[in-house]
Amino acid sequence: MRITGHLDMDAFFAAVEERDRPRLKGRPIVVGSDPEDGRGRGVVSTANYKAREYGIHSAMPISKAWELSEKAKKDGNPPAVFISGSHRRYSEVSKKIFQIVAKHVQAFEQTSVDEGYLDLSFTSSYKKAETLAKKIQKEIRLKEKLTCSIGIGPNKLIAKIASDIQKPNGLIVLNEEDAENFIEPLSIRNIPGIGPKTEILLNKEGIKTVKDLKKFSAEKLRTLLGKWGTILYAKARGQDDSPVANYYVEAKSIGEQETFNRDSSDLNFITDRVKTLCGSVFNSFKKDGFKSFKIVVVTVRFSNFETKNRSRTLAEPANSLENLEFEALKLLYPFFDRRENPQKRLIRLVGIRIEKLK
Ligand code: TTP
Ligand code: MG
Repeated sequence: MRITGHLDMDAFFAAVEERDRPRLKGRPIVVGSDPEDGRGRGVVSTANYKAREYGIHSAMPISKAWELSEKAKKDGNPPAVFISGSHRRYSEVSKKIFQIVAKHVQAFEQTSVDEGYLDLSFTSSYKKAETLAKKIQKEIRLKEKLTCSIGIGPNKLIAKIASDIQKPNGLIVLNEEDAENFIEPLSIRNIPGIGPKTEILLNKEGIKTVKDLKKFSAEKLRTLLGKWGTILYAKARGQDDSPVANYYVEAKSIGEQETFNRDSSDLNFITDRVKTLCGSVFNSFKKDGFKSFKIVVVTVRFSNFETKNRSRTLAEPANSLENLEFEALKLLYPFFDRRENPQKRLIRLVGIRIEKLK
């Protein structure tokens, strides 16, 4: 019998800040770019649960978060504390957390700085898996003074959905019998992989919940979404047979992005910023002791917030800054002409990321 867990830290960056600055205890905290008294142009990385009560959340423009905080202040609530944050510190904490996890399970797969799948099959029962999950939560709480939520299910899909349902400090167990029924009333957005674009497309077909999705045949979903449609057909039924890979990904990717002070279409300026970002990404790559990268991704956000990612998988793993700049600029230049920017939009943000690190 396969039993899978999914662990996800609660409000991770903000929780680390709150823990490390006792004076902030209980205050609403927003980690993200500088709000500059409401004129800031970046985004929120995350907000703690207190700040979420003001409607602040990840990926929201920081100016909007500022506005919500000001409004809360006017209503007599404490304003949010804005912190720029330190990715290096968060990855150090992340390492410690997964060292705790590693002591308790035989295999786990870290999928981001604050989450990962745990192979709990060896416990041989849901009851024992639950007891072990509680033990892991307790150890993280005692040693790292942080809380996490864990979902347990017959596969990765159900475990991930379950870990999200009762945040913060949640623990939900869904066995084979319960899982399919449990996910039926959920919104399709609860299914990992369904982002805003697929959601809009499916909404147009009248699909809002997982139950609605199940009314569509595999063929119909394939026509709508291609190969992804077939995968979705299985997911809607709670099915997923991808195994928990037994490895420890400290960093699956290294990336950085920059929001410009003013939207721009200036080729020289943007080329210069992209080169700087490449330099900084390359420094982290070296510092973290990686030897090569195989995928280069460029992100461009236009003035209307439309965001495009363009990536290239290299024929051979690369390891020089020249390689990185060359590939990044090759991906960037189509954004200055009709190929990627037919509406001649101004550019608001660029990002560089490298993946498949070794
Ligand atoms: P999440 O696990 O998505 O969020 P979270 O841990 O802050 O909150 P939750 O309790 O809902 O799990 O992401 C983990 C960290 O990744 C988060 O603390 C900050 C970072 N992050 C960003 O920088 N930008 C984003 O858009 C998101 C979603 C996360
Ligand atoms: Mg989290």
